[in-house]
Amino acid sequence: MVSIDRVAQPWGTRTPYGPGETWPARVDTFLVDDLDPGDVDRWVPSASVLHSNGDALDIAVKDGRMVGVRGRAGDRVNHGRLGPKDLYGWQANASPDRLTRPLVRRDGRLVETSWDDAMGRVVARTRTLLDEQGPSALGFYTSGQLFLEEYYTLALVAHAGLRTNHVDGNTRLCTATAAEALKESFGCDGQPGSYSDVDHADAIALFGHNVAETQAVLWTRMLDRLAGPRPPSLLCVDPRETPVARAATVHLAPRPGTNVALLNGLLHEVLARDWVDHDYVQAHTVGFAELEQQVAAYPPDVVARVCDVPERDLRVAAELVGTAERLLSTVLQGFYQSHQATAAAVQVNNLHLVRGMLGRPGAGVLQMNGQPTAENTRECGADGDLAGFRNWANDAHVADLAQVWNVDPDDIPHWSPPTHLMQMLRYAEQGSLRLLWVQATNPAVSLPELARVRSTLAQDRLFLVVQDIFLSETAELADVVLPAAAWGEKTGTFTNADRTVHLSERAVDPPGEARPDLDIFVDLARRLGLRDKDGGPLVPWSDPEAAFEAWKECSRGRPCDYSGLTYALLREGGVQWPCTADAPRGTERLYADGRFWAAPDTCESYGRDLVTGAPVEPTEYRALNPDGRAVIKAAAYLPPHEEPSAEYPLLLTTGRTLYHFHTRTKTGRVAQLSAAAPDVWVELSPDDAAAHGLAEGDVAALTTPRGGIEARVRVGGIRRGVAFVPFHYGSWDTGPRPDGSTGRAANELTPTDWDPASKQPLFKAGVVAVRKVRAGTGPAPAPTTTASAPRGADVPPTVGGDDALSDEDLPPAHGRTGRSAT
Ligand SMILES: Nc1nc2c(c(=O)[nH]1)N[C@H]1C(S)=C(S)[C@@H](COP(=O)(O)OP(=O)(O)OC[C@H]3O[C@@H](n4cnc5c(=O)[nH]c(N)nc54)[C@H](O)[C@@H]3O)O[C@H]1N2
Ligand SMILES: Nc1nc2c(c(=O)[nH]1)N[C@H]1C(S)=C(S)[C@@H](COP(=O)(O)OP(=O)(O)OC[C@H]3O[C@@H](n4cnc5c(=O)[nH]c(N)nc54)[C@H](O)[C@@H]3O)O[C@H]1N2
Ligand SMILES: [Mo]
Repeated sequence: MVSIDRVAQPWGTRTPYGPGETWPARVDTFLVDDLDPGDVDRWVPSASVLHSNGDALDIAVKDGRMVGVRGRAGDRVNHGRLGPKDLYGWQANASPDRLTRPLVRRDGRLVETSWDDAMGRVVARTRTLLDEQGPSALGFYTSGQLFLEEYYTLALVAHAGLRTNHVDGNTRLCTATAAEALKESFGCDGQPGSYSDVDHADAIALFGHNVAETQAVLWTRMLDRLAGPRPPSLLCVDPRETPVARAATVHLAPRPGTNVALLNGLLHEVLARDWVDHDYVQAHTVGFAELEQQVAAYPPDVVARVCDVPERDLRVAAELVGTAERLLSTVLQGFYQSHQATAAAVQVNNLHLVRGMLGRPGAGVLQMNGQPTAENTRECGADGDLAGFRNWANDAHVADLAQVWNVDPDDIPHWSPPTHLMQMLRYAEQGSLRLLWVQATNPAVSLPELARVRSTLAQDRLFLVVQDIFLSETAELADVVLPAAAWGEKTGTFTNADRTVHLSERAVDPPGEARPDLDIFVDLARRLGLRDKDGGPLVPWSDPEAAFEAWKECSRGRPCDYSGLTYALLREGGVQWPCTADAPRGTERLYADGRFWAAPDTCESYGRDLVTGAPVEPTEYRALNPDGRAVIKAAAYLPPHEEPSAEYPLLLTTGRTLYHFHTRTKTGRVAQLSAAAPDVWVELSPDDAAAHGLAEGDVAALTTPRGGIEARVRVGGIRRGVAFVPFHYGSWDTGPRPDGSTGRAANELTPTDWDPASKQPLFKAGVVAVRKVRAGTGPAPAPTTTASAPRGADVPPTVGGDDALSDEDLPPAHGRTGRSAT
């Protein structure tokens, strides 16, 4: 057992291992008040909710309160490890400022009230709007952070009960492109790869994915491979010098917004050098000829110029992915939040298809999720799609779902694609959408162009319901605020980025009158008197396990088949779907047999035009892909919508830091995490900082055509011509700036614009001007342990001190092959 500061050492101690070996277990524990594991009353199984990795953990309970967490050694995902947010983040649950009673707006102010009064108002407004205007007056904006049982109930209530097509999740900002790219290539959503591919890969390529900071434990697995015998080679594609870039064999730092050109360049080389698995392409795909034609226009010298990367590095990168025998690729927001998001993500799928790198140990694609439960939002259709990856444009799929729900097919909206969030906001702005119910998301900080978002949400004619655990910036604008129980205070399941389902059980009681989100949806259905077609209750369940059993039936025979899972099985540890009678312990990799969910009658989607986003017609799809093969969809590079000018000379990109989660409603309330990154900053390259007369710690004003913020300057390892701002910092703990400037939220700066196919907003695009406001009084409040590590200046290292000491239980034969885990 060793005790280390996991703020200072985010990834902990190495336990090296070689290809094909089992990743050694290392059990990480953090307990408050110097407690010993022996002092703990109960350990309650769960998994982490501050990212998509699904690190299995037990919540320590003593005297009815949470006192710590411990990783689960036997779980397939983390083999006992926890990341910094896992170790410390749970403490937010016990914050004194949790919402404990419903609030309603009276005379302009939010005041406490009873559940009856709050729900009564919501139900009354819903009824009035349905009578006056019909279902299109109602919109639901949900999350990637509730539980499966909650999404499934919401999807049923909203789609079949209220019959609105305006249902989306913040997954639109997060994994809409992952879902769309999988549909485009394989006919259906569903992650092909598995985390265990890290154990086997001889090359790992990370595309716009700072895994070290955003799935810290997955990075630990990669670091342990890198430290072991016969390590994989590593390709990093990111404009910043992230921890991944520092460990990489090749780091390509492209100009933001040029991902399609870069991938076309890599594919050009793969084809030109004939690193192609022709048998695989022949047997399992359509569209290869079109790709050949398309990428012919992207020789390395051309691509090197467009992306502004060295031509030599590009060739080395192509060889790395082209000659690997077991290639694992991951893709995330550097691709998804960009103007050609789906087109770029699909090119990574194409790379795997032409190389036959799918469905074998070490050969896989992870089109990553971000949020802990985003996968479930998609599966359950709380992102607007139909539950169970059914195809809204296929009447047979709609009829099948109608049978599961015992409603008429016409009761389920399917006459047009589901309304995406940015369109819902437009309807609210224009006044046709009159009730917006927001759960577990904080759009007043996380959506682009915040000035516009605030004015839309604050309108009198919009009835805004916010269901949260804290009085967020969004809740402050609401007409009704509903206090929810948090993770650890309610039971439910959720699925991580590699299809691993975990059960998270109630460890402690929610504070005050806060209620599980599931109870709130069930209550809504009861109060509205929603019925199925035989007059029975539309939502016949009221507890999580019964909701899960209902979902199992809805998913039966679908790609995301949960029919073989039970809460009892999940208590033993995570299981990957599909889990069926034939695969009772789950399924490690999809498409092992080269068969896809892409046949015209079975596919979830016929695809979209990658440039216009127009849905492909069923007849067109049938002609293109009658046998249901994987689709190789080529795309031309299109320049970003905004290019630097004299007025706005830099490109702006935004994203995350290791220690914070999103809008910091949780991590901002946790001492260890908050102190590691207490305020906003802007990262500039040494050249750009010098050109603007800026040094480490100086205060800069950032302006874009949308708005402005102030931030302290971190001179760091970002490529020239680009500024990076973390998007975590809203206003709740500082209020407006004394000088009247608009604040510090990155999204004051970002544009209202989205990828045509996935409709995912462009948080990593646009231009910005930077100007010095005043000299600094010390270094920027940015961590030194991460992508924001300083260049040159004398900045004290980020540490957590005694309060951040965590225990590591290391394998006995540490340093050699450890004890086996699963
Ligand atoms: N610590 C932490 N972890 C988290 C979260 C969190 O808030 N904090 N949130 C979770 C969620 S919901 C998500 S979605 C994931 C996101 O996880 P990531 O996608 O890994 O995180 P980001 O920081 O948004 O973006 C990743 C990288 O994209 C790079 N990038 C920017 N523009 C471009 C470009 O044009 N091309 C390329 N190739 N790269 C570019 C950025 O430099 C950045 O390092 O993280 C999850 N995990
Ligand atoms: N500029 C910029 N903007 C971005 C991004 C970026 O990279 N750059 N990334 C985007 C991405 S990928 C994402 S995922 C979004 C995230 O953006 P948001 O979803 O807005 O961020 P969170 O802070 O996670 O908000 C979740 C809310 O749910 C509440 N909550 C937590 N648990 C529960 C629960 O059990 N029940 C209920 N009812 N409420 C709960 C929290 O208190 C919090 O207010 O941000 C997006 N915005
Ligand atoms: Mo996300």
